[in-house]
Amino acid sequence: MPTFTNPVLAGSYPDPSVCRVGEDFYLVTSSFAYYPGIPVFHSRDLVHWRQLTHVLNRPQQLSLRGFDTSDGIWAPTIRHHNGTFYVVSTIAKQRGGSVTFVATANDPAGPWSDPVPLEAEGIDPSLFFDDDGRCWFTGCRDTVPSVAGAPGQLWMRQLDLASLTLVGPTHVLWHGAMRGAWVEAPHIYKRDGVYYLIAAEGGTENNHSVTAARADAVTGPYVTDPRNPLLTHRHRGANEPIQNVGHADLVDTIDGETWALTLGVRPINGSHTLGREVFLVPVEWTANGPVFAPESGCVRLSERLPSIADPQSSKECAEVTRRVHFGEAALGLEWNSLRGPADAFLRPAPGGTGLDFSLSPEPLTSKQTPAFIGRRQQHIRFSSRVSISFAAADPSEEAGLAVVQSQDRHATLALSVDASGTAQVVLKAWETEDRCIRVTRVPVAGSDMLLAVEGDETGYTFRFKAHGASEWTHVASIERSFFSTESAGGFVGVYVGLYGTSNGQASDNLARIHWFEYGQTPELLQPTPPNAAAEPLQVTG
Ligand code: 6LW
Repeated sequence: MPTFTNPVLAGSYPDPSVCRVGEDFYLVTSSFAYYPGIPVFHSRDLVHWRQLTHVLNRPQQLSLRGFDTSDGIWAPTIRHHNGTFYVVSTIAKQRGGSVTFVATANDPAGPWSDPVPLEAEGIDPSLFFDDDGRCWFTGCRDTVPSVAGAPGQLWMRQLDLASLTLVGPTHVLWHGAMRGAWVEAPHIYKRDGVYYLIAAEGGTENNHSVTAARADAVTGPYVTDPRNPLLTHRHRGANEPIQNVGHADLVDTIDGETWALTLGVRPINGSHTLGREVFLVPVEWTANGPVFAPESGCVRLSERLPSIADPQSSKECAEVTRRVHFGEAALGLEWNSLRGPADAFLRPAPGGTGLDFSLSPEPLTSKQTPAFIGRRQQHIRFSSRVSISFAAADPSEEAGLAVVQSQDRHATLALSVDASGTAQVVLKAWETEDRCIRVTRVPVAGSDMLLAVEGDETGYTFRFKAHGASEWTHVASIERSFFSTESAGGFVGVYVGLYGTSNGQASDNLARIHWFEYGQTPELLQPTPPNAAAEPLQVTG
């Protein structure tokens, strides 16, 4: 039987939502404080996804300055109706809904409209288009008075498509199968005249699950499905490779199969660093409602291919290392900055390849837009390298590689200088925005360097070597769990990228980035433990 490998989207792409138009599927995910916001993907087989654009890719659409990395854009839903694509989503602040909006496009590849705010409290908005042409907006919000474990209420209003405003009365739909356990992510589907409300419950961690209720009228009353939860891994052991499964959206293929896209994580020894990823799960409709993963009852790393998929496409394709030389063309869609565009810090280097990277006074601990561009870590075993030329003029100046979980939790490997002006490679590990727990400095000769970070099941290893040198110098290894969601908190996975800062000082210095590469590494470039050329770790703060 031809199979595919889950996840179908690796790395931090939580809260997937999907719709189909003819033979084409479109998928969106959360993007938090990263910019551009809300990636839009296309697929013909539900397994292979290619990014088309972002919904929020113009600075006037969105500013997330001041936002925590895990606030910002949460849980979008994408739907298509009468030639128009709709995305509804919420800007979250301090881990709660602040502004919910709708954006529209005729072409999912954009341009998308400016976001239109809706009079909707809470988070996790969704749209359902009924057969009579009416559009129903659903969301979840705290119950009043608020209870522990909120949000606890799924609610609905009609969305007037001409004015893009919510109209008519509010209908309270459901409080979940496990009251008070974060009933979220509502989506409504209609099957044989019955309305099915699918939700997430238990919170996005170990107790996450998919639950359901049904009704004969769109506004309810909704009756709890006695089979709940319909999909979860909360009852599975610690060695289960996929955990925290929940937050699903369903889609029918053109030949009548139903599939769910759901989030899950792949922990190792109890912690995960890649964030919440997208998994594809078969669904069978019965008279009782949807049955998730009817053969196995769980989300599997290897699953049967959808019937629409080409059996030849089922082979797992390991991502080869990609070296980006930058140059004149715009950055690829995999690149993000934080809270707004980083264009002001970037310009093509003279000569057609390379990037001139200015230093920002804002460090990565800032909640503004630092001089940072990064891409998701999508593989446990990966290697990332940058070829950089940078002569720091002052110890406050640093530029190089960054491994970012949040403004609190990140590590950098950079070129800088000490107080006497001697060039050095400096590793810093930040535990919180005001606590740098590791600084390792290695004096170097010259300013042309390769900086590298390699990750595996154990940790992240940082190395460097001068251009043309044969040996890498080991700087430090940081245990993998340091960058994990379980340790750092939040809703995002790790990013790997480039940064430059003058740490609060004015600077017009530039770092030249010749190339950057990221790739999956089945084997490490060099075995650890490495040589001892680096100074011992200093602990500060
Ligand atoms: C999202 C909520 C959730 O809005 O996490 O997994 C929040 N569930 O539904 C942020 O991703």
